[in-house]
Amino acid sequence: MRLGKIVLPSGESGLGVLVAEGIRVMPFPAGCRSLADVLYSSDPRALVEKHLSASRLISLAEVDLQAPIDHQEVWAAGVTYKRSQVARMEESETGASHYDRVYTAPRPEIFFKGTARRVSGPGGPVRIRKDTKWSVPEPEFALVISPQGKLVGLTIGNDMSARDIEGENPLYLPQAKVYNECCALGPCVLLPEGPLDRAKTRIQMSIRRRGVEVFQGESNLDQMKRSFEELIDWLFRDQSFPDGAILLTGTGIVPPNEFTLAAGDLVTMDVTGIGSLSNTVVQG
Ligand code: DO4
Ligand code: MG
Repeated sequence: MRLGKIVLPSGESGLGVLVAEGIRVMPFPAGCRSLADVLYSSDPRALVEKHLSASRLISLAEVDLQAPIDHQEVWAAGVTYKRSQVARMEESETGASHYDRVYTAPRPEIFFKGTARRVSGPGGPVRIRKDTKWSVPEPEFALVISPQGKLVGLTIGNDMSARDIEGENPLYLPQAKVYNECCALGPCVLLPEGPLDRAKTRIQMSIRRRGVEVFQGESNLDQMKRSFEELIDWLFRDQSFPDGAILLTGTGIVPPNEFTLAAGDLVTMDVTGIGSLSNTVVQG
């Protein structure tokens, strides 16, 4: 089941269930005031199914899908794929050995990525900082995690990154990663029915400039060195999340070093079973 956060004609947020024919829209079930309340309930699927008969089926084009986030903090793991380790070592003269070591160390790299205010939804903007000359999007599996540390769903995350700022000095990582519209999430939250088939769960990214594709890449979950459970365990060590958390799990797709995003680019990320997240790049 795929759940979206939508705006109802009344202007309030509501729930959408994405189906083959479109999207079933409804107010939040009684007792829930947000998508997070639904996701953190004891059985989200049963709760939504109980209310499906009262929903209205409309086309996806008619609905304003929002980023599937409420009050959660967004965190991110890094260097969880070989491709990211290699790219980071190339971009950083001084920090190369840090990336090398973190790829194999028991403790993963985990960093704060933002708050809901910094996150765009489907169709929204993602930003290039004014003080960077080398920026890329990073397509990542994003975990929706309950306050109890339970993985309740999956979405797509774009971890926008200023590679020159990070490469100049690893201590600049928070500035390379956290700024206005530095992240996009969506289009929905997949409630997994069981463990994902890692080899068959594909993530793809396409970047179009003035209608022409300038980058295309793909990876799959099998190429990730760490498990979701391991990353959640590290994130929750001596750290509580009363509103739950969203954890991006690292990128396995990095455009070639000569590539940088430009304002107006359209970045599209597709993940098996979840859908497609498209955002337009802005700067200034
Ligand atoms: O240390 C750099 C960040 C790594 C990252 O964001 C990734 O691998 O996805
Ligand atoms: Mg990343």
